Amino acid sequence: MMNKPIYVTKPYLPPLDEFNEYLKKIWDTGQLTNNGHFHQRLENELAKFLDVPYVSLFANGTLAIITALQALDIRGEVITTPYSFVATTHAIWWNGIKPVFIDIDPITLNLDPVKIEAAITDKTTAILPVHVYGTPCDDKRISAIAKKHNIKLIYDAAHAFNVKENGISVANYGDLSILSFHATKVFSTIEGGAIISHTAEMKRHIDDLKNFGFRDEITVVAPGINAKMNEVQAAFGLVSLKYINNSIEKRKEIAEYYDSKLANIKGISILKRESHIDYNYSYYPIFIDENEYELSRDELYEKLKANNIFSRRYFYPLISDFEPYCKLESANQQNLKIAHKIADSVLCLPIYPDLEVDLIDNFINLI
Ligand code: T4K
Repeated sequence: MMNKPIYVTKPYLPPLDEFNEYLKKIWDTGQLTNNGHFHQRLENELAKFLDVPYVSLFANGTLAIITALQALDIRGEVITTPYSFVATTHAIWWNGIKPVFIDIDPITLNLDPVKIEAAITDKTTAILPVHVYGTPCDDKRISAIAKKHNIKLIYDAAHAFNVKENGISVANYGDLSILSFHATKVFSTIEGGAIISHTAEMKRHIDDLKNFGFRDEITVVAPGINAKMNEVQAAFGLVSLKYINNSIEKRKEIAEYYDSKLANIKGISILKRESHIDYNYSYYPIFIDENEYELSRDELYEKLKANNIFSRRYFYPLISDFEPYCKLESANQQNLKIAHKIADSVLCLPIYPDLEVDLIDNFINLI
């Protein structure tokens, strides 16, 4: 039994004295929000760090997805995954668009490209895949399908901060990509998010949309929303960004330690990793095969909990099983067999930069 509770994650907190220096500057200028100095600096520094063309910061990732759909004027139906955090589909629904769920690939756990084409109708205007746990989607195939059918492609890259495929950040993929900088994410601004876009015009449009549609003091160009990131959040991000490489390196050590200890336990499988991908180790999911392992997934979850270890069943239940989506035709269990199987077997173990190895040994012994 752990003396103190261990949660699935613990937010990275940058050095307080450094953060205080930034706060002093905010206090000096009185600029608290609305595209302030730190906001502009963070957009520039993130664009450089991620090697992406344009970054528009947001108050959170959900508002970023909602706004991305608005920015591309998406209507009708959007093809998406049921295996994600519920915000992915909520953003579609909040735009009055019908989500169409298709099944996932059993290895990557991302949208199965083979099934996308069959789900395209004359109402489909976009595909919204998720790089779940930071594993990149098969962008080559998905973007070819989007191009062929002349529909848009928006990636929910909330889990994929700084994930690279052949040295290229996956945030470059799609017409737009969305990041989340929530406290539980690899890179955080407490609450926050971003849209990555490819032209100055699109960035301008997105920036207008997140600020009520204002182009200047007296011109409103679109029915915008208030989705701006404030200066305190941006400052938190600027300080945290200095330490991000170290954070990811520590996560990698923890993930590899788990790999070495869990790979040979009968009835437990782990994510497959590939050498051409730089991962960010944002989550550490394991998959329990009830027929092979002594406990069911829920029994193991309860056992860890009884020992003060709070693993999480991300992503169970499937989004398609929640109201109001469960009534949609595409939410049919037969349509989503693999997603159901994965959702019923997954358990995400604690992973965060300062998680001590002796604690991990305790979880592993219990498992
Ligand atoms: N798309 C995807 C694929 C996403 O995963 C998410 C968010 C979004 C879109 C939307 O982005 P945002 O609008 O959130 O920027 C958490 C997060 O709130 C959510 O951001 C995240 N995905 C999701 C996967 O996980 P919960 O309800 O599980 O969080 P909670 O509060 O239970 O936190 C988990 C554990 O972390 C706690 O048990 C303790 C620890 N924790 C948490 C917080 C917030 C702390 O130690 N300190 C903290 O401040 O949703």
